[in-house]
Amino acid sequence: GLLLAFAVVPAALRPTPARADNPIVQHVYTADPAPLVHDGRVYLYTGHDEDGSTYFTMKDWRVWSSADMVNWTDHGSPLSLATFSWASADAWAGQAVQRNGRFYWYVPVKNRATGRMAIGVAVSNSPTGPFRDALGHPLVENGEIDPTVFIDDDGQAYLYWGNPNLWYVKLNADMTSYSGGPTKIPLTTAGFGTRTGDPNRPTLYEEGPWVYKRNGLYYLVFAAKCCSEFIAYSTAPGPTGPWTYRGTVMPTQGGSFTNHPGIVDFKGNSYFFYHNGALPGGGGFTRSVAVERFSYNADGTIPTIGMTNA
Ligand code: FUB
Repeated sequence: GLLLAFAVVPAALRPTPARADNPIVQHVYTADPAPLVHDGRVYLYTGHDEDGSTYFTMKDWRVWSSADMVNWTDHGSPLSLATFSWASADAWAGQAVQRNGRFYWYVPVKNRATGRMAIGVAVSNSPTGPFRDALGHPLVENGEIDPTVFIDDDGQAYLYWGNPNLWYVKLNADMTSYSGGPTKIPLTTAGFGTRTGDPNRPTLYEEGPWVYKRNGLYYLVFAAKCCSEFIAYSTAPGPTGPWTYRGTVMPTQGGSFTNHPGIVDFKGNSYFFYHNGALPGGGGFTRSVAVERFSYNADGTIPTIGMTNA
């Protein structure tokens, strides 16, 4: 018989608890997952690929949440290109973080005035929005993409982003301004692995950084080697390096030429979020987010993780 297991449906239409098979969201295409644990729930911030896209056609972002990693609630689209009066296109990969009871969502979008990619920041009092443009202009602009934000134990926040380079800047406590200039992280092969065949890109680093700290070790997980991306990672003794390449997290798989990492611990387990082209009609521009539970190795290294239902 025909059995459609929708992992996410509007609560009012849900007769029984839905079971979350991968992909997590099965009624729209989603990409670039960024999980945030807050107050007993995982909030999952994603991009949204328009149906039938033949290039990145992305106009808004979506929010989902779960208390059990099985049943997911659809919080709609509290952030879109229209939120940023200065943005013209490309609602690409962002991340939301919480500080002092406010939620800051960093996203790359195209600046209409310059035609270049820039990083905007939206703010809300709730993890599900509504979000408003915090600044009315880009937070930072250098034509590069994919912001991730990490707040260290001493309260210092860092914004990392970039493709083809990898940048960081120290955010001020207000989370919407910074001190000092953007700094390039040296893309050494010791730090980010060796890529062959592209003299302009000697290391595996491509895009999609995701930075966090665990047991005193700093992790920088990233999408490696376009354009059949895999997920790799590096570690460092501090938030600004020096980084050491540690290998593959998720091999190339799943019918999307991009992949994009997001990692959290939640209720005693570790979860790796990613995307692929696994839904009907899916592919590189019609992607879907998915998640795998995993356990760190005893030495803090990340095991190699495969996709389910891909
Ligand atoms: O979704 C658009 C772009 O594709 C993202 O910014 C990259 O990380 C890649 O997933």
